[in-house]
Amino acid sequence: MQLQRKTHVLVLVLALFFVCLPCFGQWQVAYEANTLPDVANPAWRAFPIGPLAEASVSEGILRINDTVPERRPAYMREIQAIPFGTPITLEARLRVASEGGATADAYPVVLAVSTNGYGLGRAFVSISPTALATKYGYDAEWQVVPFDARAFHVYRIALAGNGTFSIWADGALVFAGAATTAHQTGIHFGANLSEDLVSDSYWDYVRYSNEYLPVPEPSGLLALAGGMSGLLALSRRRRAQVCASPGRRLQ
Ligand SMILES: [Ca+2]
Repeated sequence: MQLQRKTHVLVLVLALFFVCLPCFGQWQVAYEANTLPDVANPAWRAFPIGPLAEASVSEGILRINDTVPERRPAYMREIQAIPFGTPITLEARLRVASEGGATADAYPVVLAVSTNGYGLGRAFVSISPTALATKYGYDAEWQVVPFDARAFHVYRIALAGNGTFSIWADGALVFAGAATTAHQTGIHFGANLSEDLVSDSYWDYVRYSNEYLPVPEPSGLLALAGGMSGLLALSRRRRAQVCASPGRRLQ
């Protein structure tokens, strides 16, 4: 009886371990919007430098209410710090409630990764309330997908070491192709720095990893076939259900 109880405890501890491990291990940096990004640990650099009048935090949601076309409030990390050819995955849960000042092909909010230099090392998704957009390679043309971004969605950008990237919205593939020309920043979220627009956006979290983490992740069957590494992948998938669905009140 005593042995059975110990076995139950051991199984419970192991189960908790596998469910919770990826909560700590998958992302190198996880901003959870419990404070402003520039005072979070680790801290993000505000752009323009200094506290952003446009930013506020309430109940675990960061709001960036950009009301001045000429200002482009955003947050950055890893500025010029990601070597060219480095894989990186960036994920955020957000919604874009409104935009203004838009001309054709203008997207006020962006989520972006850029490796060092001016090669093809940038992957980004630009977001308006009704569309997602990106660019491939040296192509100046926007790739645009109609999308209701006014509701909260999870966006993931995975940039591979070979300079190709994929972008998913709620686990569905939206874009895949060659990375475009890199800019000076590393990880960047908030206002689109090349557009004089206004917008009102709400951010639940922003996380990134120096691994290439595509979705969907391995199925349960594949995980069983894959032994321990598969189990870790499965627990990571469970983590997405356990940890990435905070069930917070929508703004
Ligand atoms: Ca602006």
